[in-house]
Amino acid sequence: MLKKVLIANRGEIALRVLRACREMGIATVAVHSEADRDSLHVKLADESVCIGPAPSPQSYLHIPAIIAAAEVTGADGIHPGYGFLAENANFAEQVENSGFIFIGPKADTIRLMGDKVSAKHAMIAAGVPCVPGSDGALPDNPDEILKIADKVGFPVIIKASGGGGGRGMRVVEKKEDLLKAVEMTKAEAQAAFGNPMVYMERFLQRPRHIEIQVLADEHGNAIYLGERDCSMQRRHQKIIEEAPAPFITPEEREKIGTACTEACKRIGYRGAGTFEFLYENGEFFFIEMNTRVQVEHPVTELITGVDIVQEQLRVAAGLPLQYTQDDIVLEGHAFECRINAEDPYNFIPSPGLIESCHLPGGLGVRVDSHIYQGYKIPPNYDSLIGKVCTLGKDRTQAAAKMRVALAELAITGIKTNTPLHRDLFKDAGFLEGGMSIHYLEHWLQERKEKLVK
Ligand code: MV4
Repeated sequence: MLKKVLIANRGEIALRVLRACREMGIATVAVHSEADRDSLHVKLADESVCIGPAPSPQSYLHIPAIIAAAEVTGADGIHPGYGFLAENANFAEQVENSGFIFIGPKADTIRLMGDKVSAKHAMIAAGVPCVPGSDGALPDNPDEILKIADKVGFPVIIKASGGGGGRGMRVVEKKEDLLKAVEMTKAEAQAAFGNPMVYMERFLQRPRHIEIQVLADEHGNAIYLGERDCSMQRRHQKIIEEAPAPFITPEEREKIGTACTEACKRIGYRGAGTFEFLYENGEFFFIEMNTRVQVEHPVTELITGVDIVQEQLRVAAGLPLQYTQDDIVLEGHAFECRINAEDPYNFIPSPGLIESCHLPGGLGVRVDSHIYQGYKIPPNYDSLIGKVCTLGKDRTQAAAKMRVALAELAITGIKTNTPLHRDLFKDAGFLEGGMSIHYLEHWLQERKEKLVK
């Protein structure tokens, strides 16, 4: 087993990794910026190292400082969490070249999935269903581009191979606009990612966002832990996630889950991963793969009982997974509300001093948060300050538990999006389940219009 793990992250995920390590008897090293001296992950870790000033390029993204911190503390593994360096293949490579274990997939796998054209190629080869579109990158020849679009059918979406997560894409409704849109997306992709490569897909108009959680080890084993529905989002920021996804049948789940685990075996995947799909009219279409632990992993943990971070640590140490597919039984229904330090309706960040804070609890309630009374949220990072999750025997009970938990949650001194969550858990449309990725944005728009009247 690993003996000492350096956690190359901050906030709630640093605590999440720390707790997993501690349960397994692994010592922990926190790294932090000058702005995070008073953070809970620093207070709770066995050791801590300041790696630089507040701006993340000089601290949480500064690879030499993180590797130096691992060297001086004698850590043997580095857990990247999510965000920051978690999907940076060069970081994974440098970690391993410096003699440490990177708690994640091989650098080559991160690179393969980071490039969306190569990721899609790998998935098509592995038999994972993908959105119909161009066979790889678009050619330069305008006539060929037009021909591909005619075959795919309008509307189409042009996506940058170096993009992902909603960056570098453009929808094209009609033929006349296509070539201009391709040129613009290419220019933007070159500027943003240093890679002008773009590809084309049929644009799905009202899909749901459903993702499959997988775990794989270095002994050829791979399992899926069911799916999550992450359709409740605004501007590519998820705000509520749930597992399982409403109205997905056991047969659908097994079919898509098996396709994902077969793909894992084929590409030699290692650790925790997520296959992102768009789901429309009963069909799954792969869009991207995340090669890290995700913010929303707790809903999967709640319905499966599997500690995803502990499995990451086991796999990184070269051990086999503790579970086979037959061990994985989905039980109940889970929700996660992301609590952000921001205005609930205009989404302007609201950092500052937490004057008081009461976090909910009780049977079936899980709170992952690094905040405490007297903690000052720095303005330099993401606005996520915690996650409130509930597990019920079914979706209705999980929602009832969430209403109670949200009613109890009381944070003063800063604004949070808790009022938005309270409204949504009273919304009939959301409570029915199965909303598309556009539901929340339409709901917010309607709310605004009602306020004007
Ligand atoms: C799409 C799509 C419709 N059709 N691809 C946005 C994020 C990136 N991961 C892929 N995205 C989309 N790709 C096709 N062919 C619609 C989106 C999309 C979206 C996807 C998931 C979650 C939220 C979204 C919000 C807007 C657009």
